[in-house]
Amino acid sequence: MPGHSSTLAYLGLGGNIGDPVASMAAALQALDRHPAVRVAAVSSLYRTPPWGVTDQPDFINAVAAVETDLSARELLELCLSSELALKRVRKERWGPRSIDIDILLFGDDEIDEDGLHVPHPRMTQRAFVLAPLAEIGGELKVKGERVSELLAKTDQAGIVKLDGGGAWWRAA
Ligand code: PH2
Ligand code: MG
Ligand code: MG
Repeated sequence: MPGHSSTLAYLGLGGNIGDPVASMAAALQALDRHPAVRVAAVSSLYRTPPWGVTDQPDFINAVAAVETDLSARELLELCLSSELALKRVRKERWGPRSIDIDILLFGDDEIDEDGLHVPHPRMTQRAFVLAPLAEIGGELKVKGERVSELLAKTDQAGIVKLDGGGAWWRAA
């Protein structure tokens, strides 16, 4: 297709209710089945202390790189519909949830629209995003700074990288 180009986007996944790993795996499989999305790389799973509202269970977090022909808005809609299909449970802002899928980066785009802010506004301070992102994209720059350097400046206390690498999302 003339003028056609796909975008490499990075998604943050997390959850701390029910079986977040199963929910995250189902979400990535669904994204990968979409004709305009290919899951290109997935980080290990990380157990992370809750950020924001701290009186809640630890989260499981991971980051995935997807290659897509969709617009950022279309990718967001797809992520939100996957959350719904997985019967997302969410009680409060920054509180417990069964699954959360956020667009972290969409190529080099900077987007500030209703409900769509890319790069994700809080990602540069959050070790639960930066640790898995550094694993698959440490050389990436966010607002001019390398992910590995941003990570080094954050508090990584309590974050545990789980064994097993990046194949956890694939169907058994
Ligand atoms: N998500 C939040 C709020 N706090 N804490 C951790 N560790 N991991 C998350 O994914 C997370 C959080 C809101 O999206
Ligand atoms: Mg989130
Ligand atoms: Mg979200």
